[in-house]
Amino acid sequence: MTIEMEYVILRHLQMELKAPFTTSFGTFQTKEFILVEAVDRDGVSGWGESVAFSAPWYSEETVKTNWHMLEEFLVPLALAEPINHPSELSKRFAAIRQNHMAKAALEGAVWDLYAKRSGVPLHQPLGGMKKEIEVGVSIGIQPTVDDLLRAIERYVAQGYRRIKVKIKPGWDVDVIREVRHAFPDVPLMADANSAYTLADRERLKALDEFGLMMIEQPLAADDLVDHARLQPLLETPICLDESIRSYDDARKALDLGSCRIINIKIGRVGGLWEAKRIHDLCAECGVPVWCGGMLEAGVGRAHNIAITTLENFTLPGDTAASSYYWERDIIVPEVEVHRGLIRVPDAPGIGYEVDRRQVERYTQFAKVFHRPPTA
Ligand code: OSB
Ligand code: MG
Repeated sequence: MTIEMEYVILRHLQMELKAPFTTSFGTFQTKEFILVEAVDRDGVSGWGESVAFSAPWYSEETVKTNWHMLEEFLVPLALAEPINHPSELSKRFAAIRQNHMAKAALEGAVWDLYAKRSGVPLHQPLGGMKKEIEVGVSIGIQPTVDDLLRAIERYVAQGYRRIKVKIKPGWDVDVIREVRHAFPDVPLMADANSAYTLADRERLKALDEFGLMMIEQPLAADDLVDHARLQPLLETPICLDESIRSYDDARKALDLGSCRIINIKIGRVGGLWEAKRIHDLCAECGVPVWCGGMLEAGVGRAHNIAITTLENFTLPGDTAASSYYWERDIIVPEVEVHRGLIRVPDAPGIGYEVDRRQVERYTQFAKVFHRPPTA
């Protein structure tokens, strides 16, 4: 089935989070992002969402660098000639180094279009079989430990399957001790977003006594070597997030022993196809994976749900309900979570309707790119 795109629309959206979200690298209150709509010659639309943030805190990409890469390089490449399968795009984009979130946003729109044209839900061509997926929540750094305990109580009561707590130096061992004391049995993990170095090994080792499922990205965002030194010192499995940007990074991390679990984010690794390749590699190596989050709106959430249906996504992901972050999401229905489970939609494509009225409401500016007459 050939995809013949007629035009691509890039929209710049801005949405307010319900509450500020704080990590070791900064606080989010407003989410700015690019929504990609790829429209074919019959007027069918596919949707993708860029997960790049306003500032280069998590990685070097930003909303503006993504817009630049999409406008100048990626959208023209995608429109230059018809596409036989969305996996071709990784090859077409290979001449452009990195910029994975920009690539993933456009590839995601083409995947949705491809699945809609094929009349199947997006998880099917990816090879996902699960009918429902397990999810947890990621809780940002709070003003006080009491605030954190109250938040955890609320999400445990809602049935979320695991609690992830953000940590940083000064908000770590003592906080986790109190959480463990209040919730002795809750599946718990901590995410440091690169806030430590090997010099903090004793501090990180002190977390071993709390039976965490894993500690996510303790060391530098671009590191595999120091993590490989740290992992044998800890009983707690290390999970890598920022450090895994490709299949080859995953292969090297597993070879070095830098981690025992991988957080897969579609945007960080450059798209659904690369995410699937990393999943398959980890499955072969007996390494569990889970789907991370980037405070996505509905379109990004829908893509996360589709990839999480693959069988080796055995640990609960960060794809919480739309209402966890948003007063009103841009999809209908919104993503709902019951007893920590999301029912995987089976309508064609991403399986949720994009609510154009809401998209309009949140859009600050947009630009349309037409295919060249020769394509
Ligand atoms: O490290 O997983 C992360 C949010 C922003 C940037 C990085 C991360 C996060 C989260 C929240 O932990 C994930 C989510 O709920 O979308
Ligand atoms: Mg993380």
